[in-house]
Amino acid sequence: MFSKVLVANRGEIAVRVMRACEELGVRTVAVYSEADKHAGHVRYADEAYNIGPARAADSYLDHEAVLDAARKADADAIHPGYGFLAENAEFARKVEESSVKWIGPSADAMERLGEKTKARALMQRADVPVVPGTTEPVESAEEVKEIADEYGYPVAIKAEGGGGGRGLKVVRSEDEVEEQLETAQREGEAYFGNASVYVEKYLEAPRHIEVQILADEHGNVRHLGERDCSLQRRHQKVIEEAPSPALDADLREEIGEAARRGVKEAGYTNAGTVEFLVEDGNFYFMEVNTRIQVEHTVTEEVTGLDIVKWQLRVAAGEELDFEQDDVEIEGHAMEFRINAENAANDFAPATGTLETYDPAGGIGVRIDDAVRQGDEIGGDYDSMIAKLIVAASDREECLARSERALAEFEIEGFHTIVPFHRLMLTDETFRAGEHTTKYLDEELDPERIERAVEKWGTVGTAASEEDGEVTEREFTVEVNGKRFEVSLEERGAPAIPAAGGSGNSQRASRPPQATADDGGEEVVVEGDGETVTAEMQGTILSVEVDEGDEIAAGDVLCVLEAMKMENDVVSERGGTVTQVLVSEGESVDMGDPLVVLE
Ligand code: MV4
Repeated sequence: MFSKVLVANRGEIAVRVMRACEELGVRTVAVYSEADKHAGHVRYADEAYNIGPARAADSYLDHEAVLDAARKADADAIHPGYGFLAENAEFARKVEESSVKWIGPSADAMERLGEKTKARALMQRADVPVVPGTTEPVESAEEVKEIADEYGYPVAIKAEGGGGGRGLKVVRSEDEVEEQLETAQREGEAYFGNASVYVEKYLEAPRHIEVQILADEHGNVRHLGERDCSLQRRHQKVIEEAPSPALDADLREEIGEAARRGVKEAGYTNAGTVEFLVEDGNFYFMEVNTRIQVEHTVTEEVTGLDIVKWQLRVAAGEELDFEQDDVEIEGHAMEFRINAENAANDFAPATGTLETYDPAGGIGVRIDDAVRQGDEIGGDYDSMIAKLIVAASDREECLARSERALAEFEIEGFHTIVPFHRLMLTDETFRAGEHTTKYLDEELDPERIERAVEKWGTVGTAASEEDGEVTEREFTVEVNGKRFEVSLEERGAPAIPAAGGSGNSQRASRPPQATADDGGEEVVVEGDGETVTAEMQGTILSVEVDEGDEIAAGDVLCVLEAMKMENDVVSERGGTVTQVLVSEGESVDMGDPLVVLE
């Protein structure tokens, strides 16, 4: 096994990878951009290197900076996470040619699967069904029309380098061919630097089913069952689950075995995902994702396997220690991406301070995140701040547990898509598992999303909404002769002017009386017009002001030790210090003047 791994990524996936390292006794190295100085993955790692000049998002893409950090740290392997460098064959090759091991498929395997027509031809050789269409690029409108005549309209024109819906054009009739062909070529060139396109029969309402693969360097390939990622919005997955509610046992077995054959043919190693479209009981290969994916978690939950740990072991040359028959799918799992977005405003990204962050917990709940309360969510990177993964014994229980967990999840400070998830859990089509890839974009009524955000959305914090902090007071009461100690909380109330009373500090609404705080933190002394006096007998530990100082309301004047507690003596008002009447070490009595203000 490696002794030190550099994780070339940020956010929850970087922490996810480091957690696997930790369990394997491997030391971890983070890299970070200027914008991420205090980010969760930096806090988690054993050591961290700043690779980040001005443009934050670009830092993580800087091949040389990442390799330099690996050399400086003396790391023996690099894990790319997902996004950024994960599917970059050129970077993988640079790592392979260095003294550092690449934790992922070989650059060659990535290239064999990266170009869509090559991948389609490879899958056909492995007897994996592909969508009817071409395995050679097409150049002219005439070719497109010939193919469309053979399979019937609609057909899809797809860019060779395509993915995520970019460079995908649907042609519904012959007169659209020229225009859509040109658009697909233009988009392919613009997005992927490759104007080459090919043609497929277009499926109207397929489901998106993907199979998780693990392959070692000794020829063993296992599939870990499928995930259903049909619930997508503009090609962005929002909820994923395993197993798929749309497959029966036979189709599940067939699709899993097809995925195995496909990656075996490609000489693929490490973790990967084979994506399929499924319609009317048929499945068709779409593409291979040559990385760990966001939604790998649901597969981990239903198989009990740690996929990231296996990525590390396989890259270190270890052999998979289980047979295909040992892989059992148990129960059901769903993943909810917790994105900082306002679902009611076209899922616009939201930014702000994470004022409250209190994730769900309890049985069957897993949270993968890299944030904590108080963090700034800046909008420099993608909007996913956490993932909630829920596991249960079956889909029904998983739905109920997910409703419970999403209701528990408290996030304040900006919009998240939690209200959208809660809506989905009440949605008949989703609950029935009947949604296709078109459901969110074409069928769900947007007004229902607006109502869900009104109902379940929380943006501000309790404090800002309710104007005032909590004052807690303790009383001894007797009820029918029985003694009770009670503690009462009041929101926005003035603190109590009695020594020994309990209360949170409350400068903003403090009355002009002297106030003691048994929290041991501060004693606020009345200005009494000009003179600040000691609230209680004690010793001056330090004097924080000098004569002539300009001070503001709330500034600490001196620290008074009384009853074994250090109490800040805070000024009630601003002004100029005209006299300091005490010095460090001096004993004072209650009522003694401390400082005079003007
Ligand atoms: C398709 C298709 C229907 N028929 N190909 C969209 C992303 C790209 N990687 C492949 N995509 C599709 N290819 C044929 N021949 C429908 C889609 C598609 C889709 C696929 C998966 C998940 C969501 C989707 C949303 C719209 C379209």
